[in-house]
Amino acid sequence: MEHFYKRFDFRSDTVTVPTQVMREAMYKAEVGDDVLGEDPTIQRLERLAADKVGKEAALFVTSGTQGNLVAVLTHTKRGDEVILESEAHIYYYEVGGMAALGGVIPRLIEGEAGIITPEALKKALRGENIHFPSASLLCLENSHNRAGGAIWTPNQVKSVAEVAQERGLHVHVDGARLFNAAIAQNCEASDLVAPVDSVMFCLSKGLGAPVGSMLAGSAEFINRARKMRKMLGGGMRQAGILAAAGIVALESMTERLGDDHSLALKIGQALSDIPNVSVDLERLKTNIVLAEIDPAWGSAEELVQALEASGEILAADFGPQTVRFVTHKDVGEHDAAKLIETVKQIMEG
Ligand code: TLP
Repeated sequence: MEHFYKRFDFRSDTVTVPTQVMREAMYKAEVGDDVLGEDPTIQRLERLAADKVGKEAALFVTSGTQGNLVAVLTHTKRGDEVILESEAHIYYYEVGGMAALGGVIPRLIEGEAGIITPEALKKALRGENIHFPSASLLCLENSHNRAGGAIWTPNQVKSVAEVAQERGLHVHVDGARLFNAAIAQNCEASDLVAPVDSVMFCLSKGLGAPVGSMLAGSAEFINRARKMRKMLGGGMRQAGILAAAGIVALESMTERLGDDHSLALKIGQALSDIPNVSVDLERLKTNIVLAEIDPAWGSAEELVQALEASGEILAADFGPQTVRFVTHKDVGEHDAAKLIETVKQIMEG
């Protein structure tokens, strides 16, 4: 079967295509009208997803962006303050949905490699005063995309969640790559979200499903979130076709994420030996490699263009001097070798 993906595509793990097993499961999926609560495959996926992250219930959503938006809107009311790390995906890449549709005001804390410390959170929490908005939600990101896939440990999550919850805030985790974060530290995904109120994780990206993400939390939260998803136009009908691929993703695609991490580390190590390129190997724990380009050579944009022109290698321009390479199931050792060789040629002239 022909798949329409490009070779050497390191732009993102969002480019992965569904496996043959997923395609067969999709073909055979039993379906019904999910808005009426009648799609058995979606019900199976929602049960499985909730169990995987140790929550009472889960909701199938169209995308990570929709899952985060539904979570923010369900946890807050207009005018509330939402605390996030300064480069959080929800703030940086989600079209300002929290403000445009939720009417909430973001308050940013600069993290250390994407991690917010309990002390920094305490400082940011302003308490009750007639002048201040009410802070009602803290959002964490694990793994943290713009921090190069950096991970929070279960203890780090617990210590900030405790501070937030003592002050009456809910805690949501943007876990688009939650299973990467779990596999990287040999723990269960449920260990990473036990203290928090809700978590979103993606079935697309590294797990390879074509579409969809899950939002999980208490049964009461998910009932409200289901209504919010409907308001946002996310009530899907016979979407068991998509959920079938999601079930395969959760049952059989999480363990292999370790291979993506080893490949990313290999790429990071090799790139850091090339002139004009540096990589922070300390935080390279998952499938994202951030390469910093020496301005004396040129810009990130110039490297991305040169890679495409000379080797048909695709990478993402992630800032003026930062190029992002993401490993995933559709790139392997051969693609990595070609990537490293091409960067070498470009840098060594
Ligand atoms: N991230 C994408 C782009 O949006 C940048 C990528 O290529 O990495 N949370 C995090 C941490 C994410 O990285 C992403 C996608 C999302 C949420 C949104 O998921 P989707 O794309 O399904 O809306």
